[in-house]
Amino acid sequence: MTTIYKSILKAKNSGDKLLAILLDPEKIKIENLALIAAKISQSPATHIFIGGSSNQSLQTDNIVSSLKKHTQLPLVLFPGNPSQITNKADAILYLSLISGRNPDYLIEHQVAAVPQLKASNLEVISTSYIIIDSGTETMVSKISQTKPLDSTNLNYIVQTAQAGEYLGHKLIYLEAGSGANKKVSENTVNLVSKNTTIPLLVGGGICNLQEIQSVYNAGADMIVIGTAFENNLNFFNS
Ligand code: 1GP
Repeated sequence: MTTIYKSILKAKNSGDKLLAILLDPEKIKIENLALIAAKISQSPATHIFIGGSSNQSLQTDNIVSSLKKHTQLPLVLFPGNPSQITNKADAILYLSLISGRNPDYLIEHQVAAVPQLKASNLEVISTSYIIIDSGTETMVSKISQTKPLDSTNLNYIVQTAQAGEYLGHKLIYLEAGSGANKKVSENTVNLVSKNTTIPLLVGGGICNLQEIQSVYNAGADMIVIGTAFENNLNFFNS
């Protein structure tokens, strides 16, 4: 089953821009899910990502099951750790944190997750996860104990993304960190998009509609919005 990845590729090839809304199970109350799903259905979202940085397996499971009742959009796990894997979702970004040098986040967690993935119907989408320095320490850097890439060293950022593509990953995700003060620059997005061929996701600190448009224009195929929607469910209508 590679339906979701195929649709992402198809969108990239036809220039259709994609939008994922990221929901953090830790911050969501089940009783609010119907409203959240209704707001998502009124937005341009094409995907819902589910993930956070804490160990909340039961919560993730409940949120995904409940969301399924309210939306037809693909539900994609974006796990901070293997405890967030639930077979109730449609797919999982199988992330390797290739900006960092911590073997746990490069391969160990991925190996540990295999039995659970094998026992599920999840579509597994291997993803190069690349954190770009946004000036403040991100939760991912803190938890993974890795340094982000220097945002001014564009050659190295591009080279890292190209390494991910050579490794056979299916997606590249440029991440500034949830709630970052500074998103990944348009220049960085543009260079990475021009020098790689797989779909490019960009997220972290994107907080208004103009920024979404400029990151698309720079070459992102999919944008991930978490905090801005979490803070204002009418974000896309404002
Ligand atoms: C975080 O890229 C996502 O992993 C979304 O970031 O919460 O800043 O939108 P925001």
